[in-house]
Amino acid sequence: PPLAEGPQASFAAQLKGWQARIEHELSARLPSIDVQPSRLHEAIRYSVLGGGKRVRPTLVYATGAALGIPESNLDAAACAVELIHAYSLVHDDLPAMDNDDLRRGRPTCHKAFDEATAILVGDSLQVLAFELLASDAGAPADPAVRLKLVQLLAVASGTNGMAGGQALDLAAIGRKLSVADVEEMHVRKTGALIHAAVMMAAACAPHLSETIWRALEDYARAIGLAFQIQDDLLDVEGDVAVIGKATGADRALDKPTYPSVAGVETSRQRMQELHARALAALEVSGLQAAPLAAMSDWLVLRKY
Ligand code: GRG
Repeated sequence: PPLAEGPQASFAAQLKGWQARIEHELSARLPSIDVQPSRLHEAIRYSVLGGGKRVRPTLVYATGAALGIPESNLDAAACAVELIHAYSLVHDDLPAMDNDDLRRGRPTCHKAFDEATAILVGDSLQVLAFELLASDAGAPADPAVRLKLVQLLAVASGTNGMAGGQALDLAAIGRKLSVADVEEMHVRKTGALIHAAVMMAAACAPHLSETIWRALEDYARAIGLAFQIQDDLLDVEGDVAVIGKATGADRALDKPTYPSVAGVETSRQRMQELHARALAALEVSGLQAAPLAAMSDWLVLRKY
């Protein structure tokens, strides 16, 4: 059917709605530039707003849709996970890490402002994420649920998750890794936060069965790794299109990626296998699979 009438069109509209919602919810929770220190607040707003696919918060809303949770109960979790992501990008771009000049087609935070400000932006965003989970009105009222949200996001952000994955990534520069090593790095660096996005929404559902919780864990693990493999593959295609990346990311060029270790064809197969595994995990009763299946199509196959 023409795109405007098929299920893809309705998902695309739903996705746009979630992206607009998160933009608004984030903006409302970020400090105002009319309040001191206004330069830090300006840098915070610059780094969070106006760009990005909003993958992690849309996953929070999509999981909520699969479980019948009102969006107004998910806003704090959706904002918190995006704030952690935004902080990680600001710090990752610093000269001590990837040394990037451009992010989302604009100067990186430390280029538009300065390095000290970029460090403080990351620090501020990270703690704001946890402040929202503790005290924002857009989270379930039950303190036990809030505590679970804090725990899920903290574990995903720490040494067993994103920060640990980043350390493995930095340690791998110029070294040869096995496919298993690259998977471990990807699972922590990118997969952990994607996993947290899904499981934080699940934690907001009252009386969720163990079976659905496990199914969502399987789904989230599969798409987290598949998303990063796809990102690596898109990078290879980008590098072929633009010989030599003129982004200033000198260190990134030496980093092992899934295709550089496993080859492009094996990477594509692994990604498809993970996509199929994600869809299979959704076949459990009590879960409305459609929004999450469409999310995997978007994130992994980049269909939308
Ligand atoms: C600094 C503790 C610390 C961690 C940094 C996330 C990360 C770890 C580094 C960013 C560099 C990178 C390419 C990471 C892989 C994850 C990834 C694909 C990030 C980009 O995420 P998207 O595609 O970005 O969701 P947008 O711009 O759409 O938000």
